[in-house]
Amino acid sequence: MLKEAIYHRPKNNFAYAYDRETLHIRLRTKKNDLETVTLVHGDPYVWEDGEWQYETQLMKKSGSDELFDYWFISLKPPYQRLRYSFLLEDQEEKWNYTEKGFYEKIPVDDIAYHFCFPFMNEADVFQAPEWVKDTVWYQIFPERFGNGDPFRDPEGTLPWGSEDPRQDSFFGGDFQGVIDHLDHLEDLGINGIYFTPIFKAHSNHKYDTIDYMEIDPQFGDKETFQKLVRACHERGIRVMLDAVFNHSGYYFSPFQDVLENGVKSDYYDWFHVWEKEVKTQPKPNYDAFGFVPEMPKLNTENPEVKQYLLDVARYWIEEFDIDGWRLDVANEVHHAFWRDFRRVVKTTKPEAYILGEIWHDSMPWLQGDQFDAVMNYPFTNAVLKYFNGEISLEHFKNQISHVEHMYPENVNEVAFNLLDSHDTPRILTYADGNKEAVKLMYLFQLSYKGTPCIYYGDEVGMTGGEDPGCRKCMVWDEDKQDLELFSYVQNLISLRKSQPAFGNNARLSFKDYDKDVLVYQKDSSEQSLLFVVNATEEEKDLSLEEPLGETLLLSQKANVKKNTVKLPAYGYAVIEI
Ligand code: ARE
Repeated sequence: MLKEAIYHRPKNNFAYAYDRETLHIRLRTKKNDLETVTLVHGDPYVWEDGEWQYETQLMKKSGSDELFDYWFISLKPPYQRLRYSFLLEDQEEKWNYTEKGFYEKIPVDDIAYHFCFPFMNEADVFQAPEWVKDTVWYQIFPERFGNGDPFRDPEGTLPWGSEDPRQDSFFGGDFQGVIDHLDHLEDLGINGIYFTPIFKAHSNHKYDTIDYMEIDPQFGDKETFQKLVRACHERGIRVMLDAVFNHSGYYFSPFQDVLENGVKSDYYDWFHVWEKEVKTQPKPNYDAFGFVPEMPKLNTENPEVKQYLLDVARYWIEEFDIDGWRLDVANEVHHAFWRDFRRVVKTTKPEAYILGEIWHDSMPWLQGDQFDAVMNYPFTNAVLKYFNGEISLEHFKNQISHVEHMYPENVNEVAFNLLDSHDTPRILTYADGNKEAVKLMYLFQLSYKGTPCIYYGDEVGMTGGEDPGCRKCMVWDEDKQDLELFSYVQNLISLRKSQPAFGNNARLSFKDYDKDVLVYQKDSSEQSLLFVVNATEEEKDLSLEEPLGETLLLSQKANVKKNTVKLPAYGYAVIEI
């Protein structure tokens, strides 16, 4: 037994309240090292004759990554509190793993040895809005989705799609353009839109805010925005906006005041300026997003700044009924600010969704007191690399399992699972034009837990490399759209909605039938589905343990007979079992 690999720590992804009554406990051990893990548990205050009263229950292996196995148990402590430790067994040894180390015998006369989950307070339970679990998002970069009101075009606006975007091009996208194309979105089946910033700003991407209380005039006015939100809500589509609170833009009036008056400005403390006078060149002498002089970091620790931004957060929910905030550069803003932000957002609209933009392990923000979810780029990476043939199936399964065990289950259920965004190359370009590989990425994304997001235009086969390449004008000419891909994605979304085991409410387990063919099963209380996916360039024959049902929910040139599945390159079958 490799004791050094064994890890547990309460009150994070290893022990958390799934809901008011249910406690989830996980343990990490070296991969393929232990035969069984048993949880020893009891209420800390139940004693008889000087001995702590406990029960034992076997834990299940919930998955493995490259180096570790993870063990899981779900239980309902009668008094919402628990003391516990783990009995670990391999072929030779048996140990009781406690908070204070490894013991041969369970220390029953002193519960101080055991791990402690002190109390499952309702206020501490991670709670994200229920509707998010059934949401399929669609990300819109407003400057490039549709130009519905040419009178609002900024000076120098180029004809729609006339050339590839440069860092400073404008094509005149606006809210009317979104309203005009809501049928396309409803037809696709999405029910949430994430808009990158819409407030008054200088650039085409609007991440350099000038005024957080105003809509950028190129997009419309507050009335058009109101009309847009209402039109979305009428179609059952939620609306999420981008909150760029880490930094302002260069032309934000408080920053302009500091540029003019230096240390004498009333707004000097709104930023982190290192010297009395502000310099933007050759490098900014103030904290910024990266070293971008146009994006001075806001001092969110200053109560005035904090109040201003919290008012902004409240205003757009209260006045325009938006359903969520996506938080730009969320991990560079201090935690206490986000706690206050959550309080304001949730008191204004308890059902609002708070999504942080963090590309890394985000556990510190997902404890229930800050965000509901983060943009799940570790998921993105694993999916892209596997279906593009860059990593082995084993590596892929390890990575997905690793991402799952990074967070509590209730966090995973609302994770924002994207394949690409305005910050990355588009999937079809990433896959070097291999549409069949892209289809498999969608199949996996849309049959996986969490809340998937489609980047505008991907569904009709748009291409584009790194920013700004990935921000081309939406293609509306049907002759230039890949309508077959559109129907494919549309069908997956509809299966996600109609089949109980396809989407969020089902458990996914990987099967090890073949070293190259991806097989995973999804089980809900009503249905079990087997996904057999050949992401290779060769034809594959697969024999499974059990005879398969006849119901093929979806397939691409698959030949399914009794317990065999024959798949061409990039073929797949989804079988009801
Ligand atoms: C522009 C140019 C770029 C140029 C850059 C620097 O387009 O080609 O490199 O300027 O001068 C916005 C615009 C961008 C713009 C940028 C700066 O959308 O077009 O770039 O402003 O003016 C990290 C951050 C993450 C951030 C990404 C981009 O952690 O928060 O970098 N994403 C948000 C938005 C962006 C936005 C900003 C932040 C700024 O989504 O659209 O950019 O408001 C690794 C790291 C991550 C890193 C990621 C991507 O995985 O671990 O931390 O994310 O790569 O680089």
